[in-house]
Amino acid sequence: MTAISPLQKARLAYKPKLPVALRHGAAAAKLVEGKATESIADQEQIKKLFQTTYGSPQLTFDVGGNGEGKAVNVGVILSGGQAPGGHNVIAGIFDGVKSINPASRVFGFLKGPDGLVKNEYMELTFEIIDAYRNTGGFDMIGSGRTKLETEEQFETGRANCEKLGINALVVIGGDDSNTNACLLAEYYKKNNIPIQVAGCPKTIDGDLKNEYIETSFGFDTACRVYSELIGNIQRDANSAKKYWHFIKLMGRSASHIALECALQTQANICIISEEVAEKKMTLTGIVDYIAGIVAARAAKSCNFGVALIPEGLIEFVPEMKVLISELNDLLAKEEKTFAGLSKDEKIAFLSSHLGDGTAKTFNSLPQSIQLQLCMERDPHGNVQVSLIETEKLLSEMVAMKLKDMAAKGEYKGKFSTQHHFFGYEGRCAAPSNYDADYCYSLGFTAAALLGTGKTGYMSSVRNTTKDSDQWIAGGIPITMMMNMERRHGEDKPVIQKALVKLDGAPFLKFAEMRERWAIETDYVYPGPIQYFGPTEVCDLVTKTIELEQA
Ligand code: FBP
Repeated sequence: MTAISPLQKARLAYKPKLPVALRHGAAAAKLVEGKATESIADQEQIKKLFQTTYGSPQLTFDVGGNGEGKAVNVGVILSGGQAPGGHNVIAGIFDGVKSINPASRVFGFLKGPDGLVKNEYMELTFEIIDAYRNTGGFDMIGSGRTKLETEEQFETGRANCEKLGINALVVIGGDDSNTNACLLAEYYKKNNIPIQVAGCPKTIDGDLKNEYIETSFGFDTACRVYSELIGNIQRDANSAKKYWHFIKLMGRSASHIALECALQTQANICIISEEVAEKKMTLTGIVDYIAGIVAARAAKSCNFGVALIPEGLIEFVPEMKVLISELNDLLAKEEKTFAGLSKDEKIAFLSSHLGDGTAKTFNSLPQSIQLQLCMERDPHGNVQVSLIETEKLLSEMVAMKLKDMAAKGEYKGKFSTQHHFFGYEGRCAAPSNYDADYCYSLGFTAAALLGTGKTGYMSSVRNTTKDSDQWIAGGIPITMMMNMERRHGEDKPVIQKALVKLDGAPFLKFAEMRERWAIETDYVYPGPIQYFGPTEVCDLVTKTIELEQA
């Protein structure tokens, strides 16, 4: 990095906050062991699969450690999509292990889990770390979506770690990557291989959280970036008064991002996928709901508005879910034949090979969406929902519905639309103070966990809505977050994904307000993230965590 912006320069000097127990170094913290733990469900099956790591106690750090320890040589892996704050996790690990013993070394495996398997790495030095403090992105070492899951990968990884003298790995990733980190921890422990494994909760989607992991890092910053943009669009909509903006927001599965942005901006409409699934709403039902609000606003001469659509919605609409699942099987079975077909042939092939009901749903969709639904799956087998233009699908269907309503005299107004997709805009933003602090603390805590010799833990920093003096650092056994789920036709142990809870405080608040926000123009314009200035604008927490912890 040769040229850097004035803001980045100023941010390099920012000193992230740490929990009290870690302020004098990772080894200055005293380890407090809690009771043995159980997995959240399917205890017998999980116990069988994780014979050596299952049941480990919860850990917390308190002041009063002896202040030093043996050198820890760590390999760091960034896994999956970028999330603001990743560099600070690495900086926290680096400073943490150096505080345990200055002879400790940190290696960054390049381009994600692949780096471990292919032995592509770089040793991280003070100079490198200092250049990336408080910056967004994962470009220091890069990330990737390769799954670490086979014994062969584990063994190659072991050999590569041995060559470098690495005795600990930290996997910075989402639910799938941390599940695999736990499999790796178990494999090494079971086979007496002296490599510890720790995880850190990363994903802008916000769906890796539970009682002990308050949030995944990056969620705060990404939501602030999107909310700023939504606020700007709302102000434009309210100024020009001529467009309905359909905004799709990232979040592959859960709707936490959409919900948080709705709470921050008070947009007119926000669809929550989890509610759609719970109420078994059809695509037509969603369209009717949106069209109803458009018509009600039009009756007040407000032919404008903002609708937030979560990226993962399509997979929560019951008939689409069935269609996608049939498509997954069909595409896996007919991969070769399918690859050789033209666009039109692909559509004809699918509609003739799908079951009657699903073929009907498939045929009712615009061609662009039909093709988007059969694009390649990601390495975890997920449909790449970021490539499906749900916002356009819905706005087109709403336009048709409004035409019908107008013909029946139920709607009088103008419906002109603009479409947006906010995702990549926020994933590499410079971390907010919350994420800068949280990430650095997560990394430092991971270093402290490794210093104690523990394995199979996820770094945890709690009480983050309070002053950092009250933050609690510790480790949560990853097995504790697991249950068995059906994946690719097999029962697999996985960290339970945290979807939006319909009885949770954030959704209830939204549900209480949404009718008013739909009809009134009651917008909030959050503005850009503030890094310098009074604490009430710089040290905010998300509405989600604020309501959850209230
Ligand atoms: P992670 O779960 O790996 O953090 O990624 C989340 C995400 O940003 C989703 O919101 C989005 O659907 C997906 O990544 C996009 O993936 P890609 O970067 O491969 O396009």
